[in-house]
Amino acid sequence: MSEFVVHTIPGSPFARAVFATLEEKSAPYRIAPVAPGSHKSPEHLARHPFGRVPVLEHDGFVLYETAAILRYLNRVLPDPRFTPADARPVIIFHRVFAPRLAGLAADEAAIAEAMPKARAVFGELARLLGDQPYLTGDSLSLADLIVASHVTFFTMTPEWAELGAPLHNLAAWLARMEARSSMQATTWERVNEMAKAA
Ligand SMILES: N[C@@H](CCC(=O)N[C@@H](CS)C(=O)NCC(=O)O)C(=O)O
Repeated sequence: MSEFVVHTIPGSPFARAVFATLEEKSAPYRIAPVAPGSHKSPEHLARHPFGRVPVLEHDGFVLYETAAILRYLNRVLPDPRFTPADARPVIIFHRVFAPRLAGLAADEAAIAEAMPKARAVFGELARLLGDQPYLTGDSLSLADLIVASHVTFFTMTPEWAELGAPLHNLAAWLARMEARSSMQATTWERVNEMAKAA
């Protein structure tokens, strides 16, 4: 099996879903770090026309858009096979990424505006999960990998106390997901270490 290369800024939740999927599939991979701020450089734009991360490179084949990457991985690495889903980060951008990566103060107005939608999303995630161990049933799926990679960032925000913590099934699911070796191997800190060593 030839190596998978993930071009990304360390800390991207989209890239984490790719890393965690590669981990779950025990596939050989490495990070090709993209420096924060250089994702609109000609070099990166040649890989991704919208200047985003992640980008996957495999056997000379270059692919962008996380959902497409995950579906590709699911096809070329069929064992175990997962099925797809989706998620969205708004509050975590203002609460986590803007302060950490750009040194910006959190945009409280944007956060307040996003809260009604976030309450609806968390409520729906808890409803979809119900009393199942994983989002689509008894076994891990791409839905768990992509949603957990985003939801985990909310635990770093004060909004978690209102959005996630009271939803006991969702909080327990997140704890189960975070305990998985794929998630442990792909924390922001671990991906930063991979980036430094690359
Ligand atoms: N639809 C893209 C979204 C990826 C995305 O928005 N990544 C963020 C980093 S977490 C990014 O590259 N932001 C920079 C920008 O939008 O200019 C995907 O699924 O891969």
